[in-house]
Amino acid sequence: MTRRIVVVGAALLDGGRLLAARRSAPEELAGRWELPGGKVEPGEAPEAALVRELREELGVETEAVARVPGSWPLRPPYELHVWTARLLPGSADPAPLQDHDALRWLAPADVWEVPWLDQDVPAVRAALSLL
Ligand code: 9L3
Ligand code: MG
Repeated sequence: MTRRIVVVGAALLDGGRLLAARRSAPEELAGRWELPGGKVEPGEAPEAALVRELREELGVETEAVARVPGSWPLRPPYELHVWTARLLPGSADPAPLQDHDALRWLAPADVWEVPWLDQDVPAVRAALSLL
């Protein structure tokens, strides 16, 4: 039996721009950019995991808006699911608190300026198609 563990990634949008986060850890992913997020815990709703991960990693208060159709394989048993998300009124601005060392708000025309993790490329493409 295959047990899949969902990793949620956020296409966090603000003013028509997408937040990209540069990983600082683990070593094999450092320097590549991702949609921030992480593993859904047992019994946790994916939208709740997204909000929790963005609070832990970036210090922001957010809400999930819509699932981006699709799922993308990561290192087994993980698979990436993506939700668009937005900052709640009064949220702090995102800051790289753990696992990242840089953030960029990317306008649609600039989205491919950063070296995304290979596995995030199709997810970013799918998210962009919704903008
Ligand atoms: N991962 C890939 N793309 C993403 C995210 C959020 C995560 N957009 C991969 C990196 C790790 C695994 O999923 O191998 C678990 O992610 P995390 O909990 O280290 O963020
Ligand atoms: Mg993470």
